[in-house]
Amino acid sequence: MQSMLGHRDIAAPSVRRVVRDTEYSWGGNTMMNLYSGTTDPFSHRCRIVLYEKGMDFQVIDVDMFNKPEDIAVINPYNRVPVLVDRDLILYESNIINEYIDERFPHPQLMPPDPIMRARARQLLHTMEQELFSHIDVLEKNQKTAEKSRLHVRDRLLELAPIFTKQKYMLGEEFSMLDVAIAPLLWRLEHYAIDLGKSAGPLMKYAERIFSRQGFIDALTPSEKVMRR
Ligand SMILES: N[C@@H](CCC(=O)N[C@@H](CS)C(=O)NCC(=O)O)C(=O)O
Repeated sequence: MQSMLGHRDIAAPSVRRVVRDTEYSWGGNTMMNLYSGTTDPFSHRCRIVLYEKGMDFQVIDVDMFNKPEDIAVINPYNRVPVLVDRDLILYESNIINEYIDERFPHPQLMPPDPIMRARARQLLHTMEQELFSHIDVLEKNQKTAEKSRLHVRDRLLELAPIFTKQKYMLGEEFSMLDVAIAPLLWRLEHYAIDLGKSAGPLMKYAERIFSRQGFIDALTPSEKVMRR
């Protein structure tokens, strides 16, 4: 199948740093800084894009169980992820990811064509509504968690047959859609979502994403132990 996403050119990174015992310095340097929850699926998305791009950046680990008050200073919604790039402060994982994708175009993760790009954005929106709107309930294992598990399971099973025909969500090339769904696929066991045998093609697709170097590098130690 013809590539929709164009040429990919993976440059070797020179600087990548993860700040763990955090000394927070808001935008104090010229590198992109991502304030990222060590177990947060939304932050996970942004880490994947940063590592796929292979440029210089700094990931600042935020402990979700002991969140510093300063996050509220840079994000009025007091959530991670937050990206600080000199004077620019961004929140919302998909907005951050589109910015990184435009700032560092190789490999391009959003389709180059405006119609395909609009479709991709529409699909990203649907993914938020149908899948990621349940993350909070699943993370906190709230009373309605079982209902959320079943809803997410059913939506994912609807997707499964696509992957008998294509490698990735938009066709043959890895894209922003794959980035967006990957943290959920990684956490299925962690959230006690059992897809059963009919999810074979979907799980093969998931393994294809999990074996990418960018995906592996983006995992935090806490995420590595989420899957056996
Ligand atoms: N729609 C947002 C969701 C971000 C979000 O919900 N982050 C959660 C972590 S899962 C958070 O920081 N919650 C605040 C808290 O737990 O104190 C995005 O895509 O970035």
